[in-house]
Amino acid sequence: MEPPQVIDLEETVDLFDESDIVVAVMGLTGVGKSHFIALLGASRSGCSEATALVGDSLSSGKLHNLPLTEDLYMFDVSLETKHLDVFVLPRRGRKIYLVDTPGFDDSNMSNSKILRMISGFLTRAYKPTKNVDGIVYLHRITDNRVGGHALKNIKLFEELCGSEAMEIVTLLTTMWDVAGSVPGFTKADFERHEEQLISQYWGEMIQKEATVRRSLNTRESVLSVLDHILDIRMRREDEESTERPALKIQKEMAVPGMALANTSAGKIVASDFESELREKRIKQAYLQERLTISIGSDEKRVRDDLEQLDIEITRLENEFKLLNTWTWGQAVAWVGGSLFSGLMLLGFAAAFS
Ligand SMILES: Nc1nc2c(ncn2[C@@H]2O[C@H](COP(=O)(O)OP(=O)(O)OP(=O)(O)O)[C@@H](O)[C@H]2O)c(=O)[nH]1
Ligand SMILES: [Mg+2]
Repeated sequence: MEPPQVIDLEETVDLFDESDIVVAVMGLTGVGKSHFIALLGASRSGCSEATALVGDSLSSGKLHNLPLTEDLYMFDVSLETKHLDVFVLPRRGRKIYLVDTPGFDDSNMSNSKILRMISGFLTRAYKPTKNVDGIVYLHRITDNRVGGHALKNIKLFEELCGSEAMEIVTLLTTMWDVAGSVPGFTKADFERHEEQLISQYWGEMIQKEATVRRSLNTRESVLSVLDHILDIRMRREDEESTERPALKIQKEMAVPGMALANTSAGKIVASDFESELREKRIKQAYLQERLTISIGSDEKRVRDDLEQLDIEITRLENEFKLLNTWTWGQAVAWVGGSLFSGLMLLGFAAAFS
């Protein structure tokens, strides 16, 4: 096999041909996105050392020993932070591109950065006859309680996709293989959790035709996810329909002047920012007050805390500003590549630095 190239995201999206299938893989951090892509066939035997960058999971997992029938190789997408990875898997005579996205986590700062990254990619992938064909959203079945953070992430995902695109969404639960082998986890517990996800948390997405699948940590179980996406795509082609459903964020970002912070998904991230900023400013005011009555070592401690807080507030403010100024225009500058100046592109890269 040809050694994989290192290319940038702009070129990567240009690589997608109209006949290619593009699948984005999303979910909270640590749910198994990179592992899922690796299970599909990534292997050091299929690519050079330099390109085996499928995340930490690869070095700790048992994936290297998987029997491979198809080649999957990977492009390292060189946005400055290198957070989006694109893989390609030939299947049923087509090329399936898998986009590994960074997982949202607890920090508002990185959620904003990740949303800019994902929306940038989706904006770029959105063309009249080309678009994302499938989105796989992963959830660990072992997380038997859907906490506030996970719940917010589900909402964010729903708002990113919108109800019209749910047909292309697969909700994939991972870690089913640990039932019985890890104390405290029985299959019955998992099944109860799955039922709860289906009836309660994923209910609306499923009503709008999202599909639910399980990863048994086997290649077969995850290949069925891709086959389902391929089936939908081929059915559409049989019907001679070239249109792909647009995701809500793609349509929203296409509205002239719309800032990412004002999109449905962006509003969720922005409102978290606002509350975090509010809390930090209250604490800042309190510490400033305390400084006026502090002496000696106490004064030094308060000063240090204030200094740290000022840094955090400035970082949050800058990130919040970026969310509010991130528009289609900026993304298109990134998209348009050759049509726009390199300066704009540098600006885009800087936005992720
Ligand atoms: N047993 C088992 N382990 C899994 C499964 N899915 C993921 N893992 C393990 O869970 C850990 C995290 O998986 P990753 O694929 O790195 O998670 P991720 O979603 O890519 O995480 P981020 O890149 O941080 O967003 C790794 O050690 C994987 O090997 C699964 O279905 N079964
Ligand atoms: Mg990963």
